[in-house]
Amino acid sequence: MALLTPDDLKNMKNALVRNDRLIEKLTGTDLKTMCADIYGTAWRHEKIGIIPITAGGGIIGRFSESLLHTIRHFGMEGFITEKTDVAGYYEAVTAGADIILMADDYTFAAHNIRNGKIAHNQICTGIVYSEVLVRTRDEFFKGADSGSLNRVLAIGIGKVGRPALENLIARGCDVCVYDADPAVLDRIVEEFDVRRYDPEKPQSFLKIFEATPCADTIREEMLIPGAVLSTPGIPCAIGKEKRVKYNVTTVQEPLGIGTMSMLYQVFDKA
Ligand code: NAI
Ligand code: 2YC
Ligand code: MG
Repeated sequence: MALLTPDDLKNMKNALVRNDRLIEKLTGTDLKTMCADIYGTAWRHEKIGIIPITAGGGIIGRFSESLLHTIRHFGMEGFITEKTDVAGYYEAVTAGADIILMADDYTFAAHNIRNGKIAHNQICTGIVYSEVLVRTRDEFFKGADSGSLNRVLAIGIGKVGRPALENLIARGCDVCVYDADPAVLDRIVEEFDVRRYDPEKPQSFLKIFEATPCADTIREEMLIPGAVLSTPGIPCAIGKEKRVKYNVTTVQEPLGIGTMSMLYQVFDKA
């Protein structure tokens, strides 16, 4: 289980602002508007309680604070409970929280205690980052051949990558998949109408999704100049040199984007 570290979160405030602007430049809508549209829901000033959880590896420095910053950055009302775990849960509910955010080492969940909806971070992260690619406007890829606009390379088909793949297919994309684990790849091409990326017969893409815990997973031959890479993967899938050389636009942020996707999944229908 790839866990965040305090170091992963130290620049998240700037990353959140930068990536929100980038999403608007690519898709024409900012993150909140895009999330509301994905789930058909609306924010109605629900109060959000964040509960630090000591299970497993314990509290991760900056984790709760990063969630609170995300909520407040988007104008929402939230608080971090004084107490942790069950005592924190009791505190949040009695303080009037409508939505609970909490994470152990296995699941980061958003639970709306009013309507019963519950969201899973890895699923919602896969959905929102893949939607950025689906919703990137064709005119962003000035002069690219139209045949490439619907083709997406998806790398890392795990707990985040699989929901992303399902969303890309549901949205009509022509998806090529790659995963370092041959068993994963065999299962995926068996189950879905997708092609396996063959490093021996390289293909290049304008749209790439990546969700692996490895750095530098994007090979040069995968990139068409001007490509968009949408990657929740930590560490970043592409180094600065390749990013500059191929003029790659990269959407990558450690926690906030996925959290906004979770909250919009559990809000009430618009
Ligand atoms: P996972 O372990 O379920 O899936 C990772 C997949 O990538 C596996 O199928 C694995 O075989 C494959 N893989 C590993 N190294 C590879 C490589 N070098 N090339 C190609 N495939 C490779 O992990 P999960 O939960 O899907 O998370 C993936 C990444 O996303 C992790 O780095 C995690 O920290 C990050 N993450 C980021 C979030 C965010 O908001 N930015 C939220 C949730 C997860
Ligand atoms: O501080 C706390 O409350 C900790 N119990 C939080 C643990 C989060 C563990 N999960 C992760 O680091 C990753 C995140 C990217 C979100 C999903 N898994
Ligand atoms: Mg994120």
